[in-house]
Amino acid sequence: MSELQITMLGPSGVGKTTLLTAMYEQFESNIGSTDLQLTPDEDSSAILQDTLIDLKSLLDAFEAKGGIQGTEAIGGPDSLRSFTFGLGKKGKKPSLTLRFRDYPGGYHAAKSTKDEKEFLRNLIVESHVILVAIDAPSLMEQNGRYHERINRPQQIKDLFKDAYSTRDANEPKMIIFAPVKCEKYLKKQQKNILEEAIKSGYSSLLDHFRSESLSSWVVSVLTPVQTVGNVVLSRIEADDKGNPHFYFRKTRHDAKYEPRDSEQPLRYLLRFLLKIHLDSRSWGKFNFIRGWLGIDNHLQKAVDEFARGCKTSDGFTILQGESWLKI
Ligand SMILES: Nc1nc2c(ncn2[C@@H]2O[C@H](COP(=O)(O)OP(=O)(O)OP(=O)(O)O)[C@@H](O)[C@H]2O)c(=O)[nH]1
Ligand SMILES: [Mg+2]
Repeated sequence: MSELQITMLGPSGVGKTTLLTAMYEQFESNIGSTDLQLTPDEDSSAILQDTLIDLKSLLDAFEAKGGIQGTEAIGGPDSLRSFTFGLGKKGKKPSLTLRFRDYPGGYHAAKSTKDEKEFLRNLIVESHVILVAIDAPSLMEQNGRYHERINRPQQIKDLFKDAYSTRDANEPKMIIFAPVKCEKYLKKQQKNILEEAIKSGYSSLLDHFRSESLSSWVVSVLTPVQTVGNVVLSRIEADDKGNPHFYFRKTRHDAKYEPRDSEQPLRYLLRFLLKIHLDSRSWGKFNFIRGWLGIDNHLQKAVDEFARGCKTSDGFTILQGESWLKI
């Protein structure tokens, strides 16, 4: 079966695993009448269920930190499992595998081992799609005071720069910037503030994507996701070492886990695949997509329908490579 590799990228505690969980949990409820189905393999399903139970039992007030259960890899990077989902038509055997790679954000720390650094680089080289999870409060509060420390944009830029210096020049890549914990910044009057903050907080990386060697191959989008929903940032406290602690509280005592827009990254991803399918050029490693959608018109129609639900306002926007998403 054809397989697409997707990396959840970001330092510890930004929200990679929560985002993956919300994408998985919300897919069913958001596909509406579309004839698509996403089926996790048994192990992935069990692990994501555990994360989901944690998310649903968040207290009225809680601190967001290094993973609800920080992702662990006791046996080193090689022991990390991936999360695989079969994608296909409802009630039929899946015809495409989406393989998500999640890892402990500690791999971004200065003290990470050589193996861990190498692992991260390889993930970026090998993935067709990369989701950059962004801790929105660090970027937005106190003039972005904690952005560098928590989101490590400069290091992320260096990682991309290094990984893409040797990439197959004929292979498009999709980078999805997904700010999370952003409930507070999506209010009407703040609409563009988050977008502007992302553009300036990641300007060095975005400039790199616009450089001559990458500008025609990199497509990047911005999809703010509320991976928990019904919670708001209540306060930030810095400890003795100057490390910030972010505290959230529920909007109401009985407020439920209610992620919003968490299927949007998948919509953009499928829109990208559909475009690659419809275009007639040869796309190197991506050519398998043509095979995937080519055999089944109904599937192509279902993907098309789902992809047309990409939001393009209220903080959602295409940052680069719009032509890769015209369907
Ligand atoms: N309020 C709010 N909290 C969130 C959101 N997304 C994640 N969190 C909280 O942020 C914390 C860290 O989330 P994780 O998904 O475990 O972070 P991670 O990037 O996987 O961390 P590592 O596994 O350590 O690399 C948890 O306490 C979550 O409950 C969100 O959208 N809103
Ligand atoms: Mg994690």
